[in-house]
Amino acid sequence: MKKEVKIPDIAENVEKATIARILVSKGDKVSKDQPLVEAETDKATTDIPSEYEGTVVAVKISEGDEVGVNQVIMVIETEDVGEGEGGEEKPKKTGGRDKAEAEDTEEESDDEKEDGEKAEEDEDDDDQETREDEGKKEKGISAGGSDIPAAPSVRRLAREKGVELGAIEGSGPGGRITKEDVEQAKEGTGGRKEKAKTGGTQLPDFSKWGSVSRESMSNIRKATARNLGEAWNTVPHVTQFDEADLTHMEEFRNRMQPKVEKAGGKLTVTAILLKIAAFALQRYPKFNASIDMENQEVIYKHFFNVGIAVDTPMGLLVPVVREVDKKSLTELSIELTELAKKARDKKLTNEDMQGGNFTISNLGGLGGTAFTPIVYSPQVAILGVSRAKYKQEYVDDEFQKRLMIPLSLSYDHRLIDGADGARFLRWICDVIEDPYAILQ
Ligand code: CAO
Repeated sequence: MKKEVKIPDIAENVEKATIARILVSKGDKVSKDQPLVEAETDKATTDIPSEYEGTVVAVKISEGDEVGVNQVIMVIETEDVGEGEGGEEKPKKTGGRDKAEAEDTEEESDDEKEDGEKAEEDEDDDDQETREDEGKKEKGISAGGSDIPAAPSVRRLAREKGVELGAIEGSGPGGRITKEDVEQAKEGTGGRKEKAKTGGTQLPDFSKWGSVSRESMSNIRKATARNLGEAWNTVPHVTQFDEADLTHMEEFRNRMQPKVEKAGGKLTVTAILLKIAAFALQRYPKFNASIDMENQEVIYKHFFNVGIAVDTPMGLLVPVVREVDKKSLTELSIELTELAKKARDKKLTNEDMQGGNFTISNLGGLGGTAFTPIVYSPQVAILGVSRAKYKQEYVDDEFQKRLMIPLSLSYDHRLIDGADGARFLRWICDVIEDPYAILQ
């Protein structure tokens, strides 16, 4: 019996995904729950598992295709017999197949043809019917999706050449993008009407000065560019810098490390800062809030979820540690180790990255003396951490060798005043230097 495999409801508010990898081929035997494809959403890569055991008889998508919820991606032939067929053996496909099955197969071969002959026809033949057909496919978030007017064969060519269709203005009727447009975009030669823009600025033709190539942005890059661009444009940022003496905290970290490692975690600077941040957010509620400009209100959150910026080969991801205030340092260390691994293994779900009230971005493992992180709006503040270094510090009337850690706090100046920012960051520094400061 033929079963269609559809894109499931991946996560709330996620309607589209890109097929990052197809893990099986036509003719493969698959088991129930076996991952069939890797689909990349705005922020995570998710395996789409098989709901059935059987043989893959049709693969209806290609890598790089944009797909929508409920879109059929594969057809699997299962061993089950159809309803009403009792225990009778199913007729062989080549033999006396029934009408429904015949239609099914016809439909399938049409689909398989779609990217080939039909696509060519689409491109060359601009009759009304073809355009209507394509329109329907677009609405259903078809392979290659979006509302960019281009035939499937053109989309495939663009994928192969690494050309982004959105950056091309089509020269065909009604602005349709043709194969020539894609070829010219790839070569960077004249003749095409490029509309590549960055933040509303027309890009020059870089190929005038040397060889260039183009690459489509991954969904993660698109989401990062969109979110950070929006935050930069809407949040009036101020960054406050300070420095804390980490010497005692490092002694504590080294002393506690074996115990935490035994429990399966790694006690890092980030894990300790996570805990300190939760105390700071409790003490300074504005930093745990969001602004509702539409209703002219401030939303105070009475839970303490903190996001951690994680550098992964796919780009920046920000998983959220929930209820940081209720967890011990050992629990936080284990969770952070797991979340960072999950992020790097592309296993984070959208849920893992939602609900944060504040973010920590630690670039100290890589280096740097200071940086200005961008507020992860609608949050209102983010803590940047740079590399701790030994320095000569004037302590108790003498210069001493101390391990100093530079911190930067970017905040939304619509809600947080400069003095608030300075107080908040100084309080964090005080607690790093002397944890008894929490009791003040
Ligand atoms: N100063 C000096 N050394 C530091 C440090 C700091 N601020 N932070 C970390 N280190 C050291 C650690 O001590 C560790 O050293 P050892 O291997 O000798 O123990 C090493 O750097 C690596 O740290 P880590 O990665 O194991 O642990 P972490 O908790 O410090 O960091 C994480 C975890 C997920 C924050 C980090 O791996 C990461 O991805 N950082 C990048 C974040 C990022 O991309 N931010 C930018 C966002 S905005 O574009």
